[in-house]
Amino acid sequence: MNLATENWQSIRETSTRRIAKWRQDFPILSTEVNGKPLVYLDNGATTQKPKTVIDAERAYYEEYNANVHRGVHTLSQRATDAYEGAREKVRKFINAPSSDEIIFVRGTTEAINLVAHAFGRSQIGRGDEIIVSTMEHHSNIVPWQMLCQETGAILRVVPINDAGEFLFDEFEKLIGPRTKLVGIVHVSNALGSVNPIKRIVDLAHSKNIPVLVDGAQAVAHLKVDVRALDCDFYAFSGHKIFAPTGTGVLYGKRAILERMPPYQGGGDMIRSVSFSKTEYNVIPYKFEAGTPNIAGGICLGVALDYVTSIGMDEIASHEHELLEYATNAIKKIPGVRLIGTAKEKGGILSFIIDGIHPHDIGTILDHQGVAIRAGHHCAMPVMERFCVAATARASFAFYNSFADIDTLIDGIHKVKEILG
Ligand code: 7TS
Repeated sequence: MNLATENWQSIRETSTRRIAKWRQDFPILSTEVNGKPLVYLDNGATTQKPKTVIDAERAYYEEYNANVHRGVHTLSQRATDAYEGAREKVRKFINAPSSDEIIFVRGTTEAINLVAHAFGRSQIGRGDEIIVSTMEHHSNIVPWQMLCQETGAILRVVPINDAGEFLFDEFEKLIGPRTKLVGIVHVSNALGSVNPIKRIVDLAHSKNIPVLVDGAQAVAHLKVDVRALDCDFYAFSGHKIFAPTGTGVLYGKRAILERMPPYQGGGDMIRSVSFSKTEYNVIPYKFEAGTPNIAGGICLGVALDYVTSIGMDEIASHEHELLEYATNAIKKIPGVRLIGTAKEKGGILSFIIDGIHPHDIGTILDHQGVAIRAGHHCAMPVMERFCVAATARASFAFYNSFADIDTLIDGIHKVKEILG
């Protein structure tokens, strides 16, 4: 089925030429699934890896595998230089003032747990309040609930409207003298809504409240500048930005990180240890106990080089075109309801079809070679807000094409034919 109008036709031709070379960098994109060419639309769950990243992982193990920060030998020096070089690449990518403010973690989940433990348990007590929003991923809800349970602090929740937009006025009303932290997702994984982070930060800072941003669904899709946002913490996962799983970043402002106690104890996070007195290392190492994912960290740097070579503005504009095209097409299908229609949206299309379970949608699409996610997307409060148990979700990356969207739309018609 061809949904392109004349207008779309010219955008589409330019775009197809533009992404053809990017797609060649991802070996998996030319594989088949169930006898059909793979159409990968589950980038919200994890992104595919370019050959440069895969080669860098292999090169590390074949050429200079060694532990970091401890060996005088050549390989250890090389591994340390590459690992610390990656930290500097992350700094530059998000425009952080210093690489000391870049903490390597396992992913967004660990980054938020780190803040909940180290900041939360030292600065938040009984009766204090933490503000999150209805559209948070569980990883920006549960660590705070655990903290509240332990300390007697209270979790406050900013509601969202029917389009899935953050209600700023309600946020303003929730901020009070006991608010100790605001934790907000940059781009919602279940709805695609892009939140007004700078406005949120400005208001919170006017009352001296720090802000943590969950950037898991943002970094690979729009330009993130932590200095411009002025947020106190920014968390993201490497695997959602074309790097290996088990990698991620917590950015934190120096002053706040230096005041925080360590998260885990062990090697690397100390300056000296004795049974009478242990001194902790400086930031960021104070928060990086034990041998890290060295190859993963190095590859995160390589992935950031890769997206930088394309350009985040280029990526954002391509994904925006895909979203508009897909939204127009899906809206024309009778019985399909979009969940998440915010004015500011990233490349995420969550939907339901009357009378058909999202898992069945996912299964039938899979038979067509189309990978999407079906479920609650670890955002059960969002499902509750929209009175649905689950949604089907297509989530885009820069390597997705207009043809991918056509295959998705054809697949949805097939789902309706079979189960409707
Ligand atoms: N925050 C958001 C907004 C997310 O989308 C996710 C993962 C996380 C945090 C947790 O990231 P992790 O890398 O630590 O697991 N989101 C999804 C998703 O939408 N489908 O699978 C994982």
